[in-house]
Amino acid sequence: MHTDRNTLFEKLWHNYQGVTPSAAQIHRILGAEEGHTIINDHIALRTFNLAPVGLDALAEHFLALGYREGGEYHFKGKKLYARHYEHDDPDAPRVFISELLTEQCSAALQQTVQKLVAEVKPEQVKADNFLYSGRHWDLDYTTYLNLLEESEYAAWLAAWGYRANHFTVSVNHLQNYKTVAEINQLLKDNGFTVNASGGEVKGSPEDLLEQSSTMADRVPVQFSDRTMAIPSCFYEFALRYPKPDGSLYNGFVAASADKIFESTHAGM
Ligand code: OOG
Ligand code: NI
Repeated sequence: MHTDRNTLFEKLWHNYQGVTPSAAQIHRILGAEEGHTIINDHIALRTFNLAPVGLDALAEHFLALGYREGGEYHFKGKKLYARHYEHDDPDAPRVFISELLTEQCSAALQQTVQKLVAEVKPEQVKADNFLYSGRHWDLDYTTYLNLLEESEYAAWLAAWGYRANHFTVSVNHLQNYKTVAEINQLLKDNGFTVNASGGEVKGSPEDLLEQSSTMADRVPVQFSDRTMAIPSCFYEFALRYPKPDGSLYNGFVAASADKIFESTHAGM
């Protein structure tokens, strides 16, 4: 059971850092400064709310590893619903899974997305490698741009498919950095762009969670008709505060998450 979980997160990390060179660099910088393993606070996954790839189908992989359902979150403007999953093992990263509420989108978007999802077989979703299996459908660049006009989330997911959208460093586990602001300074000193949407530090001690993130790297994607560089994945940093009972807050903060989603928006 334990080995399975570590293997899953290792494979997710390997796949993620392959398209997120900045995360690999920052991880190296932090690891060298800290001199110990970097602990992940959480990872995040994205999907469409259509069978066979809905949020629950992704969550199955984590429930099978002993995770349980945590809080749920609503993002009205972005037409997203999300849930988090947590584990008794304090070293197990939390998992944040969101899904696009496609029925709230335009008929054109629904038609496009239904065609993409129709390419995915239920057996593939159940397979051990699904969560880092990437795209299961053909996508041309014009279709990507059309999705992008209506929903950046839909366009990102159509282009990248199934993979960790980000990993998140647990600032609580760092020794040389005590605040998210200090991490942001390190990022900027090393030439990385911090997501400034809603402020560079999202959340407050009162929210029991402070977060920041890089802006996603831009890396080439092979569309069916051409190769274009588009935003891939980003790296996040989270500092959790204790609840009145002394245990660390395990949830997420919808107002902050709403801005973190924007880390995959095109910078220019
Ligand atoms: C998830 C954004 C929310 C957080 O930590 O609040 C999030 C995403 O971009 O898919 O990860
Ligand atoms: Ni996150």
